[in-house]
Amino acid sequence: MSNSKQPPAQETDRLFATRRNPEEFRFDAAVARVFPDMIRRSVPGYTTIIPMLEVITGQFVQPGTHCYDLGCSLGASTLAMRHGIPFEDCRLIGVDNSADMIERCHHYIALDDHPLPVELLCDDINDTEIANASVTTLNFTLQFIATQKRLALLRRIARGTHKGGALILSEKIRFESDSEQATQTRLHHEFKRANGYSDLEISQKRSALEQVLIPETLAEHRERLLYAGFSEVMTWYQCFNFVSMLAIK
Ligand code: GEK
Repeated sequence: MSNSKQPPAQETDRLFATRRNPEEFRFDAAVARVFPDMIRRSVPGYTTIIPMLEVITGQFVQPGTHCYDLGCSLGASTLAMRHGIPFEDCRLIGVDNSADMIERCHHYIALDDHPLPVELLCDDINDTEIANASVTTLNFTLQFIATQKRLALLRRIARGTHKGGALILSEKIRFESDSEQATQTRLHHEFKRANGYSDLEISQKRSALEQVLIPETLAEHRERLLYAGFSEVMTWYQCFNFVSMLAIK
């Protein structure tokens, strides 16, 4: 590992700029290198959602509990949560199953000067133990979990969360109406174009994600969160086909 006080070199995302053979999207070293640029230019609302994770965490965190960031990538969501936790006796745990992400994440955590320690685990979130939790974040991660495994994961989070605790769930969604689906998708693609992505980049990335990022409707998310054991579910943010929900135990 290189000097942790040096920021990791960041690159502009050009991964899909030249014609390439169709293959599934993977969170590998090449993606980790461009990730901050990629997610900011690809996910409408990401730069608004991140600072709000601090605000929401601050409202639901309970002393002496655990906070989890599941699918933490380079730690943007983890660091926002960290700054929202005012209690020294809390534990903050970031989990990602991409070793390339976790390796770089350590550097970003080290550059931040907040005193609360951050524990990073390279693990499949389907296997991570969730216990004594007050706030858990799934910031654009559940969409990458096989649909048949999503309920079990949400159940484990709900079971491991204290009453009054919360899950923040951000997702790309799909719409029941074909016409709304088409309009919101067009608006998302226009957002990407406005951020400098070409038509080739947009269409190649779309094909690469097709089998790995499975969006569901807001109604499907709501019903499953309630069924999993949360007592209240609300949408606190939406920009085009990207939403963030708050599920309270
Ligand atoms: C942020 N939250 O910057 N177990 C663990 N990690 C997983 C799994 C799994 N089964 N599946 C996918 N991941 C971050 C952004 S990115 C969102 C989260 C995006 C991880 C994967 O390796 C990746 O780092 C992360 O989930 C999703 O706020 O790229 O759109």
